[in-house]
Amino acid sequence: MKERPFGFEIDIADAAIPARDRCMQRRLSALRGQYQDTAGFDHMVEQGDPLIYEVHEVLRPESSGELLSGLSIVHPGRVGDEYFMTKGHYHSVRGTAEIYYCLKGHGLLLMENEDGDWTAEEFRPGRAVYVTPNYAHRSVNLSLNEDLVTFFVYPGHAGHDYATIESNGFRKRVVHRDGTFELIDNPAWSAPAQVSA
Ligand code: PAN
Ligand code: ZN
Repeated sequence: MKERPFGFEIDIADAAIPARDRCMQRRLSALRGQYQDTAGFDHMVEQGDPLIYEVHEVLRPESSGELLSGLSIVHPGRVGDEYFMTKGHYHSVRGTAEIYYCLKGHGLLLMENEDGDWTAEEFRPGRAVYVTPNYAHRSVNLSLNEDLVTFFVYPGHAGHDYATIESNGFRKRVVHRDGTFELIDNPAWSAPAQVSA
C-alpha cells in the first residue's frame, strides 16, 4: 500500500519532532582530530566526553524521490578557542543539495568544495542556508550559552561521506577572539585528492 502524506509538529522549545524521529547523539570523542587544541580535547574527553550535538531525523527511506529532514541541535561550548560544531561531511552523491533553516540560536554553516572554494553563512532564527551540490558542510554554534537549532532537508539518496573531512579537515577554523568569532586558516588542512577527468 502506498503511504499517504502526513504532517508533523516541530517542537522548537524542546528541539524535538515528537513521535516521528530517531535521535542520534555525538560526543566530543567523535570529533577527534578536528580541534587544534589536542591537549584540551583529550582533557575534556577524559573528564566525561561531553555531548556536543544531537540530530532528530524524521524516519523515511534513504532512496531517491524521498526527502530526509530533521533537527540538528549543537550545544554551546568550546575546545580551546574553537566552538562546538558538527563533524561535517560531503554527501556521498556529490550532486545533492541541502537546505537548513535556523529556528534558534546563533551560528555558522561552514562550507567548502573540492575545487578550493569555501564560504560561511550565518545562522540566526528565520535565516535559511542553501547548500549547493558538491559542498561539504559543518554547523558551528557561536553562542556560549544557547543551543543552535536548525531544521534540514536533503535528498533521500544523498548518503554521507565523513572520511574526507576526517582526514583533511575544513580549510577554516572558527575561533573565539576578543569577544567575537573569527575565521582563520586551518594549518592542518590538506586539499582532497583531485579525481582526474
Ligand atoms: C545534517 C547533519 C547533521 C549532523 O542532517 O547530518 O547536522 O552533522 P554531521 O552529519 O556532520 O555529524 C546533514 O547535513 N545531513 O546531510
Ligand atoms: Zn548534509
